[in-house]
Amino acid sequence: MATTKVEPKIAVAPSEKEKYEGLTPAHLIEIYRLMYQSRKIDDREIMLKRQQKIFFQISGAGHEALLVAAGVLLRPGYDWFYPYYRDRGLCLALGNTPYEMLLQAVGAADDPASGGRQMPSHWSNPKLNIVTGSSPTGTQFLQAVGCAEAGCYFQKHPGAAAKVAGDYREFKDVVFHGDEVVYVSSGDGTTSQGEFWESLSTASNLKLPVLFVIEDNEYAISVPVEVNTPGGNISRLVSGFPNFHFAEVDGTDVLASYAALKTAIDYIRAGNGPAFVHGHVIRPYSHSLSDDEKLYRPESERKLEAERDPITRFRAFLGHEGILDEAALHEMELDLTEQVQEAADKAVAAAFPKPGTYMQYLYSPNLDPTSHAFETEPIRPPLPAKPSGGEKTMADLINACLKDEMKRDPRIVIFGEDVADCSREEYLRDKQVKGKGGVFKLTSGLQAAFGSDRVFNSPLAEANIVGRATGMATRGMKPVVEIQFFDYIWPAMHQLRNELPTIRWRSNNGFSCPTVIRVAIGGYLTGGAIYHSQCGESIFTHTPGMRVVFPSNALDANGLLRTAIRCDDPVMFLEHKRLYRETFGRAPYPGPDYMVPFGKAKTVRLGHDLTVITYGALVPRALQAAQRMEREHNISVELIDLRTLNPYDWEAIANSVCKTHRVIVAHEDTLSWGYGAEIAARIADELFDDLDAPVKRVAAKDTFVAYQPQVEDEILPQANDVFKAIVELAGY
Ligand SMILES: Cc1ncc(C[n+]2csc(CCOP(=O)(O)OP(=O)(O)O)c2C)c(N)n1
Ligand SMILES: [Mg+2]
Repeated sequence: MATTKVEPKIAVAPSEKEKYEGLTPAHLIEIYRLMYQSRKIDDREIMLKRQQKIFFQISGAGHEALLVAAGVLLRPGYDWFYPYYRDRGLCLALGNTPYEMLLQAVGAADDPASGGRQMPSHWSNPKLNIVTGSSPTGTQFLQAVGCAEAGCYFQKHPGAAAKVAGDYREFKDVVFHGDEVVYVSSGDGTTSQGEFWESLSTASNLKLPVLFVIEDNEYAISVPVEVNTPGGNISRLVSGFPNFHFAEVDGTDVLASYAALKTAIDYIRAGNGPAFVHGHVIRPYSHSLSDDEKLYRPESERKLEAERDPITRFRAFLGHEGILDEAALHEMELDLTEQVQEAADKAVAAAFPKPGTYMQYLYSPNLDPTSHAFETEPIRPPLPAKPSGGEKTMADLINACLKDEMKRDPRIVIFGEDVADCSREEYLRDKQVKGKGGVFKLTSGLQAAFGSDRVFNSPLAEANIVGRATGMATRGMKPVVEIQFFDYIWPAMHQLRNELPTIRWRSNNGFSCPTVIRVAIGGYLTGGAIYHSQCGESIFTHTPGMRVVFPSNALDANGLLRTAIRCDDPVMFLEHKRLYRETFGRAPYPGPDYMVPFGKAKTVRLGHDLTVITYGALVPRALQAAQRMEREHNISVELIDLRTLNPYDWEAIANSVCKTHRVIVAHEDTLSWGYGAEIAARIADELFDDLDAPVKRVAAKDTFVAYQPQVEDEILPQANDVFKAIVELAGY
């Protein structure tokens, strides 16, 4: 990204400081021009939608004064922006052109925001630092917080910005400034989302340079503000957060909005912490073209609102103040209308995305984690005196990998619930305590080794963890975060499904957020019960854009985690709790550069009569079953550990099935609609002629995991269940 110095677009002439909040007549005219242009694009889009030349329309009408004021005060390509769909005025003021906006409306290949992938008004512009926005309301807040944290981090660790060949850093320019602001906005209704409150908590706690702008048009589609906001006023509710500057303003009044935003931005740039600007605006055009507000708003209310229209009011103001007379205003408006029409005509003629391009940019086009670049050999230390002496557990080797990678890559930060050794670091410093380092101790000693700004506890809020990580990764950091138990991943689901894996695709490779989410998963715990035993990996393999890894042993966990960290995609790294300290699969430390590529299965055991395909905790169980089968029935079972679930090694599956002609897919998660269903379906589809028997599955019963150990055993697939399935299939 360019590092050219960006001057504020409006300089204040000292002589005019008192009048017009320091804005000159020329500035006021420019603000009106942007506001009018914004409204005209909405009007033109509405016409195009009626002509079926575009397919959706949502307007910024009524919000223009507040938004243009913000846009002229902030610095494109210097500050960072997480706007929402009403922010057309902001984006125009920052430098987006009407043509660019209309390209998105028609879904053109050249739409710079998304290449025809997102609806109009889903802003994105890497050059201006406008980060791709999605449609879910409120998901932008935590990402903006993460983005601000990244700015602060790079300021403190300038060395971390250096480009380094050979991993994801090669493809990320990192630019940071001492006094940058991260802008994030939403409507009034969206403040009901929990993530909004989570973001205020973290911005407040860490005194982050975030400008929250709430555009209160008193409606969320048809739901009035008092239904969403107790007492009907968000300013009153948030006023207790420490470290904030607060302002409530008539967002239809240009000068009042400008003054309020200027004070707020000055407060942030001076390093005082976040600011919250609550602007009262109007919504004259219904929620979107799919909505008719006459169904829920009476004429009287709409008429009153129309009197506050920022365009007509500011137009009258310019006339009244003698800044522009009627003829000049009229001429300018005609000119702007014509320009917008020309842009629309050009956009309508633009080419659509080429057929067959829809898979592009789900993953990094630069760095392929299935390639040989991610395949290295372990460095075996000298054999220990006792054969088991040098053997490390999966927990040990995950911790070792984190340590190695943190040493190698200063962009890595680790956070999550309880992952720090001790948040009150003086206790550690004074050696009063040993430190915790994770409920399973996987991050033990990392805070002590790398400091509290690289390893720290998050609030007890999973969306907070993933949302902030996403914002940090967008800025070029490499967050390796932890979700304490898979059972508690659901509060982060919005971020995990709708944000993290979609950012690269939806921005047509404009932005990316390579993040590693480590998750403790699985059962066989004896007493883990329903809320400490869940699997559910297929929910994430069903999410395009997300890599899913599920190692079964210490060495693979080490090598796959390193690949996850060095690659350029979001990775969900599933760590089986039961395998953390199991005797099975221990290994010596393989050295600081050991990597296992994604999408390469491991043949745990060669065989020729039957294939078992599995992963995770079913690997040792299936191995036991296979060994018993050999002993008792002289049947030779080939055992394949998939290791990564997306991508998965179809070649290894196909080669084995074509050799043995009989196959079982086994996994710990519940049977129906599970991971095995997909593999079984593909085998039946593509390898039907090579099969001598039906494809069989072994999995958990379609229920939850019970607390009582005998019932848990009955629910989860055991070695004996795999054995029985092998006997049955071998005899088919
Ligand atoms: C999580 C989520 N739920 C529901 C929707 C559907 N939806 C889109 S906009 C909207 C209302 C938003 O109201 P508000 O935050 O006040 O913003 P406004 O549109 O009024 O500017 C709703 C319910 C959505 N996009 N995302
Ligand atoms: Mg609203």
